[in-house]
Amino acid sequence: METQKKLTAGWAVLETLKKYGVDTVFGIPGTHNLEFYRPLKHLGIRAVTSRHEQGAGYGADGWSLQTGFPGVVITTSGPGLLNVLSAVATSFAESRPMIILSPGVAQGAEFSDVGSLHETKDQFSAAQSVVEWGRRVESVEEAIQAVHDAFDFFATGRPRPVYIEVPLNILEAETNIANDLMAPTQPSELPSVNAQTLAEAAELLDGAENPVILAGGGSLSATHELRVLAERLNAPVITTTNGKGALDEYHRLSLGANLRLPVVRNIAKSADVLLVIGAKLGEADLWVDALEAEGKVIRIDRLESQIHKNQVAHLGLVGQASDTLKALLAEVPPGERSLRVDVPAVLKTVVQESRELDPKNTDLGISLAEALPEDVILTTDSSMIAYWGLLNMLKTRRPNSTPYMATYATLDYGLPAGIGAKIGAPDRPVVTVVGDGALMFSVQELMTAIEQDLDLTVIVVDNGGYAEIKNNEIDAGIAPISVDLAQPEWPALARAFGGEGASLSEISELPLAVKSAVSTGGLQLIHIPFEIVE
Ligand SMILES: Cc1ncc(C[n+]2csc(CCOP(=O)(O)OP(=O)(O)O)c2C)c(N)n1
Ligand SMILES: [Mg+2]
Repeated sequence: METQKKLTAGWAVLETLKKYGVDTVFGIPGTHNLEFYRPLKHLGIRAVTSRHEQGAGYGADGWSLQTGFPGVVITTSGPGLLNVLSAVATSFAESRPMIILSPGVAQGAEFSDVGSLHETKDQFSAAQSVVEWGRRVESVEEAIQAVHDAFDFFATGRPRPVYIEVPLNILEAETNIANDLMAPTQPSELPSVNAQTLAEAAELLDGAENPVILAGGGSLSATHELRVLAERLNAPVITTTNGKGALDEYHRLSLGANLRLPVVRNIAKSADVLLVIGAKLGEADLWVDALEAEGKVIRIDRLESQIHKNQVAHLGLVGQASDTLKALLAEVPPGERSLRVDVPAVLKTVVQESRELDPKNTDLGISLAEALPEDVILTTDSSMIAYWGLLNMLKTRRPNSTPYMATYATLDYGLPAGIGAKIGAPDRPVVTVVGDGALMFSVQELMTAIEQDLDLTVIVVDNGGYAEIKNNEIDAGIAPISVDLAQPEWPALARAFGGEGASLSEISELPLAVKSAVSTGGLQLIHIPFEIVE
């Protein structure tokens, strides 16, 4: 006999998520979303309360990158939902899975404009505008189905956020639900790779003189196959920032996540055969408008629509990266192939080019990279120390070790993503390195780190404000305005939240300060006044 129970839609959605393995959710409770919160303890789901919904969104992303599950965010209607939308847009731009759960106005009360609590002209359309799909469900069954559809979409499409809105009357009403309805479903089958195209791709790669592999975020589920193919072809591997660590960056074939620097971009551009795996090759990945590859380009992507995105491909292999690479490996024979790129020399030029762009942030990036523990998860922000320092200078052995958002390039990401990362990967050291401007966007999340009892080291690079924008203004002939910013007493601020803080007076103090912060644990803030960077 089929077992049934009486559940609210809020309960049914969370129970279904738990059955898929989601054991942590991020959000802020409110009058309208209580029925999403009611089941959490009973279901054994950890609720992480951020101090602003944006922090919940970035926290969910940081957690998702470590666990492989979609980040789940619970907001209340109106302001709660609207507050998270920049984080949702970030996940959309970076192709990362996320589920946003929000109550909506009760059925029949849509667009009533009567001054009800959290009334918003059209919150559904607002959310809909930044997600892959949004659904305002009309029954408990539809709410459960939306969760199943979300998981199917994450497994088969380009992972991006989805929005599930449950009207208040459905969220709160109890309905008889069959247990089976909430059981995880198998993802739909993806079409297998076209055999003819595959054979042509294998032949091209086999005959290449100077093959190069460019790996994006879509390659991260295929790191083993990527390494075996790179070694078989003796092909250097370049990644985007989202693909960073797809190949161990200490590997002899790794050119790191340095696609943005001319020396590396030119290697991709001039390859006679360039294999691009799961990368959109956008301006934010390249720092130029287009790659304009000169050789033959083979692209692997789950979606046909991505195959020629920003760069026409000679051959497009539509399918899962791991299956497609396995199939290629079966057709590219082993053999002696010489490596045409002097990887160590290129990596030296990377440092030179980075120094030409920004010597101080490059050198600080090198010092920080040396000081950080080898298996660190480093979360960063849209601060110069990230994109002109650490992302190029730090080497990582594993993917998803440098959560970042190259395309959306928002401020606020680093600290909450660090909190989510630590919750998702409690055994790895997590360090957040952000600018003073970035940290002020999310400073309240220091309290979340304390509350969640996390070991988290936060390093703030204080150059007195929005230095990148100040440079932009000067370059544009504008006398600096709104960019030189007052600073708090950073170590005291960390102490006020219940953490520990220290300010460096000489850069030589950096290695020990980082080491002891990480080994002491708890919330540790290290303030680096930029004037001490030589
Ligand atoms: C949400 C958001 N608002 C504004 C910007 C524009 N912006 C880009 S970088 C930047 C300055 C960031 O300051 P900080 O983190 O101190 O880094 P710095 O440039 O000083 O190294 C600003 C305001 C942005 N990227 N995101
Ligand atoms: Mg700054």
